[in-house]
Amino acid sequence: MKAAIYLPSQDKTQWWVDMLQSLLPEMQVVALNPEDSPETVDVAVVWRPRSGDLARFPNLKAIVSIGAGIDHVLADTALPQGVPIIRTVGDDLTQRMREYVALHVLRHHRDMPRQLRAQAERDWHAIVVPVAPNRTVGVMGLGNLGAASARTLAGLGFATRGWSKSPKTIEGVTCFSGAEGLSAFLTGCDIVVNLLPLTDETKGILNADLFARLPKGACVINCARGPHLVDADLLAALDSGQIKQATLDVFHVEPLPADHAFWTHPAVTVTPHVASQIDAETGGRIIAANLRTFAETGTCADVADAQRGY
Ligand code: NDP
Ligand code: OXD
Repeated sequence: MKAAIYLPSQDKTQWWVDMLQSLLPEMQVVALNPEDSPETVDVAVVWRPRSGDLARFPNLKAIVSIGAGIDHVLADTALPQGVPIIRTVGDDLTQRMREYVALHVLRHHRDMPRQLRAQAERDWHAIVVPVAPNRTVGVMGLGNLGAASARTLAGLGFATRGWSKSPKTIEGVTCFSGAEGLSAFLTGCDIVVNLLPLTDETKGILNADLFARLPKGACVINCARGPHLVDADLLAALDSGQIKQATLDVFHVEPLPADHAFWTHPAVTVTPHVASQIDAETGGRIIAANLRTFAETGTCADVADAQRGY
């Protein structure tokens, strides 16, 4: 089997090629080059492929997303149809997301931004916050990452809610589902964490209407995809005080353009898409195991459902 890798950042490609080749000596791993005997490539391993690139490989048996989300693959307007898309998920990646979510929820819960402002003014200002059971945190999306993050928050003592498409039961988490469950989920949520996949249904879901259904002064954490958020609606909600603080890891355009208002907004924390970053070592191990299973059986557990979009 021949696997070809494409990453937008060219300088990392060879690193990934070497890593995967060392883990898969029985396969041939190369940098994706549409000019180079396209009919010999069996699998494309990609992050944000350019539209049209994948269509040039007539014998593709699988596309591997170097990431949990497959939206960046489905965005290819010329995507070959019917080719299985394998996503990259695993314990280390889930652990990283749990850490990120816990860090930023606790930061908002204990009002660290205000505490740091007080420190800058040498102000010995003791901020009184409720205990975690009196703080309601809602996680949107209860898949691999959302369910693990909700369990982590429940373990910290937060009154934890979750929202998904189909009904779920998670110990310690009050679960809501479907469009009809969204209002009840949002009402009373002090902190909302977005871990939904980006689909036609979820695009723009973090908007003025959703913010208005939260209690005044709620906090928002978006660690899923930039287009979930209507940037202008968040800026307006921050200015009006409806939303007190936001932590944003993902953006419409990445890297976030230097002139974007989020960079300097006093109530926004920007992180550079690192909530659960895939490095070549962790990602390589997961992808190699998936490719080996796929080569042996023609499928693997992490094949996504391209029709539903995640
Ligand atoms: P999964 O596919 O495992 O789970 C998705 C969850 O979202 C499911 O619970 C699903 O419900 C729910 N969902 C989907 N559509 C809707 C909808 N219309 N209404 C309500 N709920 C919905 O995803 P993961 O947990 O693996 O990842 C989530 C996203 O996180 C990824 O798609 C990616 O965009 C982002 N991500 C970000 C990273 C970062 O570093 N910032 C790293 C990794 C991922 P149901 O269970 O009923 O199907
Ligand atoms: C992912 C990501 O989808 O890193 O895994 O965003």
